[in-house]
Amino acid sequence: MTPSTHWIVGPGALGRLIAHRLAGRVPVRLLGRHRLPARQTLVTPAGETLIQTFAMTWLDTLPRETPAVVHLTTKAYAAEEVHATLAAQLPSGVPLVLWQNGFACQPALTERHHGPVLCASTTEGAHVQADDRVTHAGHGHTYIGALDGGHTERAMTLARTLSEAGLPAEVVDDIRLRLWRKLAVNAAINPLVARFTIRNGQLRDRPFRQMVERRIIEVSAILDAEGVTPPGGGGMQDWRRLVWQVIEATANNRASMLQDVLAGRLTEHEAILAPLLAAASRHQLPAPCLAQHLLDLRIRAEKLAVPPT
Ligand code: KPL
Repeated sequence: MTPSTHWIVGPGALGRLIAHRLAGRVPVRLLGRHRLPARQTLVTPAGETLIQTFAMTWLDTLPRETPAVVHLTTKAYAAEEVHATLAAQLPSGVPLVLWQNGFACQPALTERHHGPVLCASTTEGAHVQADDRVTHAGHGHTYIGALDGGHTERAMTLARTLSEAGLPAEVVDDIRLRLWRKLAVNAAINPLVARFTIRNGQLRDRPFRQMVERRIIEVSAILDAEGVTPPGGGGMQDWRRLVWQVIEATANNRASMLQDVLAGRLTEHEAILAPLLAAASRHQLPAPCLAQHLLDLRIRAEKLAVPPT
């Protein structure tokens, strides 16, 4: 029998959003490290509630079925470890879709996974309200592609399935560029809002406006040296336009990094800031603001790792 089940590994906000949307069209199984209720609610952007019951599995004992595709929707910092647990039990050849922010696990897992690997870069906005409840805060768009440019048909099938399920998706042949653009926006916004505990829209006010501008200067110089162009193809002005557009469009939101800080979780600083700073050092470019954020977030992460006495 041809495998048909979509495994969604990492049932956080994005994972559960994808599960709710795909269910009814394809068989779906949620897999995670923590026990969650099988009966799950999604609050849609229109305020409606959608209640569905999912097959739930814990990662240490995978079911015997072979999935049609594995969507890895963990936080970026957990992706490689969770993949290692999966890979030890999965037959080779199962397609993997990486939904992580930043640009850290994507090249490593594209290399390591025994099967086709697609990357997804999405602007769908979702947050967890409870163990059994996720809010789809705002509609977005998803780009799908392979880092090595292959697997186009597989990507097209997936993009069609997601689009028909209400998550508009498009196949691109430059997913690396799309991932770096999202990383650039995240680097200019997320560490600042997490540091000052503010909503994205407050970045438009003094003194934050100037702080955003300084980060855009650092990010655009690094990406320019890396050959990563903003939409519009120009230089710093186009990066400025992109970052301020996102700030306007998400003015009411608490960015993911701020949500992580407020919830006492690790942040995705290694996936977002570390690749930028590695590129800065390759090109001998100064990036003091970004470097300070990375240092502060690493110190915070170390403190989180030490259990309180
Ligand atoms: O993607 C985001 C996030 O919250 O991580 C936005 C809203 C664009 C802020 O960087």
